[in-house]
Amino acid sequence: MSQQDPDIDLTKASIEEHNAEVREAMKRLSRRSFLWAGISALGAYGGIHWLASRLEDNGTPWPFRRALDANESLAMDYFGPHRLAPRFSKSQMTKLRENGDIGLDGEGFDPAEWTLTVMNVFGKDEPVKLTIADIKKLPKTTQITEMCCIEGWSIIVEWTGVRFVDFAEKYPPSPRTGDKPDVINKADDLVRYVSMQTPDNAYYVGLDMASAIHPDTLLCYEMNGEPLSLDHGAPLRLAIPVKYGVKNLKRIGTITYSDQKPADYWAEQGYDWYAGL
Ligand SMILES: Nc1nc2c(c(=O)[nH]1)N[C@H]1C(S)=C(S)[C@@H](COP(=O)(O)O)O[C@H]1N2
Ligand SMILES: [Mo]
Repeated sequence: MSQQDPDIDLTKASIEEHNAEVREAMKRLSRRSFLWAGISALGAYGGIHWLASRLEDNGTPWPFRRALDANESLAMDYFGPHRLAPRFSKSQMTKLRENGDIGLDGEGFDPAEWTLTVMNVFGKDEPVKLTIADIKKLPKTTQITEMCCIEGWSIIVEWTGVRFVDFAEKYPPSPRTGDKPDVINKADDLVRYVSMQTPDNAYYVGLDMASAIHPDTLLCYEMNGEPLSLDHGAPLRLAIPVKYGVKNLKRIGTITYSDQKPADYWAEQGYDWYAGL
């Protein structure tokens, strides 16, 4: 079911254009102070509210739904990875809320000793090991987006970190054809998936490559201007506003590029693997 959108345009020019759009929108936002809908095609009432109401229209039990194909195809159609997530103003930021602590067992975890393991980096025979200092050397990005939990609540957070696409340019996945990956200009040719796991492997998410390298997807080390706390996934977590909260993995231990659809903790419990908004 979860295929890459064939129409996705992730060339450098299109990403620059996205960014210019976001900057423009942020300016408008601070002037007029209302929600900018990157999904304006849907009208004024977007995001999770729209999706939730659609699901109710369909008579699908919410939030513990089992018939998920409707959601998956809706998500693919309307919230596919070629669309930017809605942006919010600082005044719309909410208090943080903690949810989900699978893989965050304090036992034996020392954030000062943490390293990130990246598997199947193009051209490397061995896993790449990175420190938080290595991550912080990459271009820093801040954005205010909504994280929507499948339980039916959401928070609006200012996230700071590095765009996954910038990370992937530096530590690239393999191409499917040809002999060199080109993350920006030939995204369609990359292996199809990325998986992320906590250091103890207790929580794990699978992502389609298009969503992983979507310009809104960040590897984060700050929330609301503060360093990540352990409960929120210090020292590094995922913020992926094109997906439900479940995919926003806290305490990333391993990132693996792969051409095989990765295992996913909540997909194994009956939620849709794609979990797109
Ligand atoms: N390691 C880990 N990451 C996780 C979870 C979890 O249980 N373990 N829960 C997910 C869910 S369901 C949500 S809604 C968000 C909540 O993130 P927060 O605690 O920062 O609000 O984290 C996601 N990431
Ligand atoms: Mo969640």
